[in-house]
Amino acid sequence: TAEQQRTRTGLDKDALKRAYLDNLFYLRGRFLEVATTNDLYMAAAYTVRDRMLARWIKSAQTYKDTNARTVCYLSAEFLLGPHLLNNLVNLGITDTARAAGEELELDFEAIVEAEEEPGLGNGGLGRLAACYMDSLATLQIPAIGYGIRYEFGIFDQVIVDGWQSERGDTWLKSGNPWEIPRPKLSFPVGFGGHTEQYTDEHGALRMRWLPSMVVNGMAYDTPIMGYGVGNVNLLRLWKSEAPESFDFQAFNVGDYYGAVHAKMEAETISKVLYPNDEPEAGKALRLKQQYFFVSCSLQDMIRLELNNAGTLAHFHEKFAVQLNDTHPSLAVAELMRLLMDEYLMDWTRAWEITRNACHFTNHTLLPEALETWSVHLFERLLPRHLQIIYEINRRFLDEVRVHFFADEARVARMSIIDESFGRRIRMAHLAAVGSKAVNGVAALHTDLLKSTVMHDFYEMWPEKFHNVTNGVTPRRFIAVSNPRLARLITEACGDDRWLRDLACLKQLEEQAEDHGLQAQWRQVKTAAKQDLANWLGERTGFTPDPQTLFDVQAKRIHEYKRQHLSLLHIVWLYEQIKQNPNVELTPRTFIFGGKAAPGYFMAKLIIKLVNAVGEVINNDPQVSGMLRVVFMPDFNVKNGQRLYPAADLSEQISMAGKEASGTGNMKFSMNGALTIGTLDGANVEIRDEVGHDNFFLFGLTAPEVHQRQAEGYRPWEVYHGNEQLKSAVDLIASGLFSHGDTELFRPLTDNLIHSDPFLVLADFQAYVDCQRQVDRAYRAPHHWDRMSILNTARMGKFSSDRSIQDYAERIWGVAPVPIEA
Ligand code: 26Q
Repeated sequence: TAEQQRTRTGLDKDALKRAYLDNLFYLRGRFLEVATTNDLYMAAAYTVRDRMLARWIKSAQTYKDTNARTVCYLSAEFLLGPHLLNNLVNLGITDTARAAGEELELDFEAIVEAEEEPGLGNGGLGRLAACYMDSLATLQIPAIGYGIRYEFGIFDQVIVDGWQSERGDTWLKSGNPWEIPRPKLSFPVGFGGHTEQYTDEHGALRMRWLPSMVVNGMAYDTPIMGYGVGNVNLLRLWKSEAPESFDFQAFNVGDYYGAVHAKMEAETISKVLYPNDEPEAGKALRLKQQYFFVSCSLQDMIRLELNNAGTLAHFHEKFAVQLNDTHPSLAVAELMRLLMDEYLMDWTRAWEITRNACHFTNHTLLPEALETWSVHLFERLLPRHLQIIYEINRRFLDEVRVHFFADEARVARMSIIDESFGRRIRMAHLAAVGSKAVNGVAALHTDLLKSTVMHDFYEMWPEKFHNVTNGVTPRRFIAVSNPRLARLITEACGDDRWLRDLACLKQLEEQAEDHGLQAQWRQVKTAAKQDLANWLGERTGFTPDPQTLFDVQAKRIHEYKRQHLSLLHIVWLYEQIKQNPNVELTPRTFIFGGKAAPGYFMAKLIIKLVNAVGEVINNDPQVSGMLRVVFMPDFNVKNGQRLYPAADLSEQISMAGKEASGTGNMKFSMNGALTIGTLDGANVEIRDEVGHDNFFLFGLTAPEVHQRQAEGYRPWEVYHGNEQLKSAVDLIASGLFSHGDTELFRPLTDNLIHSDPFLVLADFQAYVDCQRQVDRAYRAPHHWDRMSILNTARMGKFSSDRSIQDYAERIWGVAPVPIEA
């Protein structure tokens, strides 16, 4: 009935209340009086989900009818963060829901807090995929995100005695109300076995692959709601299962344990997310994961296209496949295999389709992070794909030889097969050869890509290379995480258009000197700092003082990101205060957050050092009014949302040339933090946008880094040539922070003095000098507030809406298909 329909999907307060109680009763079997927090959360989630479903169906139907080109974003990671509040914001019913909750005497904040976030990613790359899903829906572009439904996402981090300890992430334990399992929607994926040639009924020679093992990929669908529109897109994640035909009687008769083992092996594929920066990342299981989700996703696209068009001749016109780094780059070989072996297309047509369907984003220049797989492993796991890759390579290298006459050194450099130490497949080369477009993620990164790791490819196909600077969604990273700031911006701008067109924030510029706005701006910041302080107090036992400058570095722990540069500065400050207790300093709280890969020893030692330095400094009454250090455990999307609003200063201090883009830099700056940073990644563009006077720049540039290393960098000379630097390093080595243990931090200090691959020592003095300017600037509040307002006002470029607009126009050639809200 219409009445039921309203209960089920109405957006007014009474409909929400009725629907909520209804869901609580019929889906959880509870009354308000006896419901647990999880029941209350689940009922809220279902109430919100119900409000997206009709739009979801309508979106799918309209997309199908209009026959529009669909973006298929292939990513091994989607770091979505909590759904509930984000979906409320995108539906535009946060206030109504809050009011409904109040009338039911529910604790709205506690219910939102109860959500366990799906941590299906490591960091930047996975979070970028999630921001892009939000923007695709908001820009009304038909899109499907394809990935893996890991049972265990990124580990939870706890700090034990100052060390990182990992806990399994059991995000599914109380159920996931946002996903809809599709048991009927599953595809077989083969592994191992061998290939054989045969003659088809037309007398043509063909190949078939007889895998030794087959698993099924089952679809789990999550709706992705656009902001203020009716469009709801699809995130389809694959879970691996033993095939239907597999049952304990029919299969493997007489070998019960063998059968159980085979079932377990199938289910292992989507079991756990691999951390990056793992020395042991070259595992067969990781390759299986990649092939598994790529194959399911392509089979799904083919099914959709055959349902619709009845032929695959126009596959590439219907789908723009985006490869998020090399992790899904097997798509190039798998699409070729499916078209040729399963759908009997000839090579030329299949290659034409593949090359026009695929596009590749590179996210790293770090040589150790460029993915390669041994030919051996391929032979064992994916023998048919190896043949196809050889043939792609053979034809490609012929082209290279035509293009660059008699240049065999170049042929060897460009080959998809690296013959230098053991034969390995270079996945970035496969992706580049098989794609219509290759892009970097920030202007500097794209320039370096073209001039270094992909230089030969750039020379051969200059028109293939693009830059698309990353962006982040202002819905989650302003409206959801910083509602006070969102309200103030809306008030100052006169409306909330900025949430769909972030360039509108420019209007704030003219009020940047307005003391009225500045006062409110400061209040908003202080309130966020108080919130964070309270939260940290509960978690770590230490409550920072919101009157101090909050200096935040939150990102994965990695030497190239140089958390230890900040630590050297802190130790240096500590010595300054000890030597002269009356030194003029702005009181600061240094806040660190970030996970270290479980097998990355140096990163874990850096975490230990943060906590060790914090323990000494925070307990030294002589400095405690001036200087505090705190490590926020378990930095993830949810905790990031507490951090970005509360930061005064954002640390973006990677060695120039190493951070492809960075996206945390954008989240901080949007929330009015000033940046201290190097000319690396998107920092360069952020500084150009916010104005050079409103950004604290220091350090060597990428060309200077290159030159310094080419001349032979000798860190021990820097160390011996700078007394204050030496004294800071020595203090760490002295055992002061390790209860007298002079060995604990030696791997770190020795590495800095004798090797220092990321030029921490070379940039130390410039960093300290720059921090002195920060100090002074913070003591001029109006000046600081003005800079802070200007940072937010000028962040329009870094909305992921702008990034997606760029991809849509310049790379995918896709247009919006509007669905009414
Ligand atoms: C690869 C093989 C085996 C196991 C793990 C991996 C793996 C997994 C994740 C390798 C890399 C990643 C993630 C990389 C990443 O997050 N890169 C970041 O991407 C951001 C979005 O473009 C950039 O802003 C960052 O600069 C970049 O570091």
